[in-house]
Amino acid sequence: MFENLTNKFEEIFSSLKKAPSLDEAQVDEGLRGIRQALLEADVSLDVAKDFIEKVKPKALGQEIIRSTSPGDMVVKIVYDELVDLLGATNNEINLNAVPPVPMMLVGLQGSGKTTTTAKLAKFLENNKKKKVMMVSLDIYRPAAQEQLRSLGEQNNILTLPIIEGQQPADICRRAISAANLNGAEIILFDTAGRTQIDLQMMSEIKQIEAVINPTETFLVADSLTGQVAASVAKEFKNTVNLSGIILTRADGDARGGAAVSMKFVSNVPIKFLGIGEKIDNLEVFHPDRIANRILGMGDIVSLVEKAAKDLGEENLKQAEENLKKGQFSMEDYLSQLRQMKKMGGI
Ligand SMILES: Nc1nc2c(ncn2[C@@H]2O[C@H](COP(=O)(O)OP(=O)(O)OP(=O)(O)O)[C@@H](O)[C@H]2O)c(=O)[nH]1
Ligand SMILES: [Mg+2]
Repeated sequence: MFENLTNKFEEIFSSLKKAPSLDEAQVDEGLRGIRQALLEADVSLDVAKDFIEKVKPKALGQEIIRSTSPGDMVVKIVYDELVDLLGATNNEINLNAVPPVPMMLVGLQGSGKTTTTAKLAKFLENNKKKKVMMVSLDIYRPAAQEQLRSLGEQNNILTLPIIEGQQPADICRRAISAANLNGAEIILFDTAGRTQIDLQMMSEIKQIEAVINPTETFLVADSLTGQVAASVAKEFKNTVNLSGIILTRADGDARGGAAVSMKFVSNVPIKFLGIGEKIDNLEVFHPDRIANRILGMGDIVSLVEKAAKDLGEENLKQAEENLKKGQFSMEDYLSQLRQMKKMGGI
């Protein structure tokens, strides 16, 4: 997954890390490499530019912490920005509604909606201990409803019995009363594939959304389509209230452009990654872990974090001693204020 990016970053960092000190030209060269790597990963130009603009002043103005090298500090700065770009924190799945909690999956044809519906159902049953019912609203593709029914049967997940010829809005209403009857706590609605330019199909999901009022509307997008996936998300968001992205086929994606661009371009967070065809090939998306995987620099990141923490403790100890001795100076006061600022708002 995303190995092209990882290889490129490794190359760039290995030359930065070797340097005993870094001047502006060296940092610039490193940043040029990073920009190139992002573009080759099919990250959009805007994203790459913005990323470099954020990293550069930090990399140049960095206060080098004793016991770390300037190269390590740059790695840490890039890591922090990448975590931020990927969405900062994981967004927990929203189960906040009176059961049966409705959720729906939308997306382009063949993006992986039906498979992902079953994976998500299994995830919610195993990890959240919820009884789930799956419902197909794809009345257009022959055998689409049967595909979901059969996935349900294979994996022991409840599905709504199929009634031929019923329209999506009516299926939704029937699903809600069926879930109430059989005690399902979550209903997952799988929808037909559609494109953002098919106005009739787009107005259909709007109608479905109004009937079920979902807590989560996931766009299922194919990781292999790179920055196109991010722009598709942006456009779907104009029609429905997208709450998260599930990026499928990440297992086969060496580039990673969709994962990196998604949040920036669409302002919708990635919540899950599809990492294979099997029922349990669904992974919660943790920006920090993915950034670590992409940069392959977990050791250095924790080293710098530890050095920063040690330094903070050292300063604090010194200030305490000075305070005891009645020598708490303006310098100490300033250092304490800086330390507090680093910890973020209080
Ligand atoms: N390798 C890999 N394959 C996946 C993943 N997710 C889905 N697929 C495969 O993608 C193909 C299409 O999946 P579907 O779930 O049928 O896609 P869909 O979006 O429901 O398709 P339509 O209903 O026709 O629009 C299947 O062969 C899946 O096994 C994934 O994360 N990794
Ligand atoms: Mg389908």
